[in-house]
Amino acid sequence: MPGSRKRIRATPSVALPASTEPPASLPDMPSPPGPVLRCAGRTLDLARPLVMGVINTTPDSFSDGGSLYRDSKLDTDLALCRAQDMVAAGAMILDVGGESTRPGAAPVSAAQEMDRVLPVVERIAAELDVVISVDTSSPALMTAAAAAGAGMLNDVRALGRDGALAAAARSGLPVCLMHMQGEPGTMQADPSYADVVAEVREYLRRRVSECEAGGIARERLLLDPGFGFGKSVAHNMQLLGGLGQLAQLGLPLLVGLSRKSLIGRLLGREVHERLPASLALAVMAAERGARIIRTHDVRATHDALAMWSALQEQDNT
Ligand code: 7PM
Repeated sequence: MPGSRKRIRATPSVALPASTEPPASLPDMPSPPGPVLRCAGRTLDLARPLVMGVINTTPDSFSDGGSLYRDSKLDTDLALCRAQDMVAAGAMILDVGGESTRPGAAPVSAAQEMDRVLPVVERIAAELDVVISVDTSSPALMTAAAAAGAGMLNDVRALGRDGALAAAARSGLPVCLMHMQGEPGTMQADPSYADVVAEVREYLRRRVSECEAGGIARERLLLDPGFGFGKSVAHNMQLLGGLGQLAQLGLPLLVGLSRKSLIGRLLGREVHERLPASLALAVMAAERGARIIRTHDVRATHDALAMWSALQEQDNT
């Protein structure tokens, strides 16, 4: 709420203790701006956790499978409707993906991924005022998506493919670097870590230096521990508990926990029964410092986080 960090402006009649005395040179402006992310002409305020809605253009996703297809064809009208609903429900970012990273999913060709993602990006960019993120590891798609109006890149391989770092650097867009152990096809077979929080943190720290060396400024980077990407239930819970240690890297954290199989394993819930647990996880991640929450259920997640933010602001008054 506005004015939550009130400053004492009037000259006090008695001297205040030194620690509460406003500095003589206090500039005439509201509380200092918090962290922001510049996304191709739109600025995201990261002071409060934001919702990123998932727009999945694959025919076979496990949790929202093929829902944008009509007569086995991707329908951009349907995609635009979904996008519109998500923006109305409070999404500040839409994450458009065309590669299924489901364990065991067939790999997709770069051309096929482009054919799925680009028409949807173009359509949303033409019609909605929202930051479009593109979930891809493909350098060609990164370049084309930036030209089509994307405002952010999201790579589950943290720009690890040949040419991806250079393409992302040239795009000028912010990039989310995600940790994954192994590759989607086999990553859940036998995930193994001595200390998952330390290893994920060290991996992300190294990728940040490599990105900086390759021409991507720190201000353009976001980090994601990659829940469910080569992690057991215990690993996922350790990472959630240790999110604060990842936040110490000093970059904004993005997390995706929505409908993930750790919920199925812990509670025995099918994909479509995972909303209550997903909301609890979203709030717990926000509590531990996550700035962007990637979700399939935008309205519910937005409302849960808005309640968390309202209490935060009350606590900071
Ligand atoms: C099958 C398995 C289908 C997993 C879809 C998924 C993340 C992401 C995804 C995440 C970032 C899903 C995932 N998850 N990008 N892309 N972080 N940055 O559940 O956690 O949507 S795909």
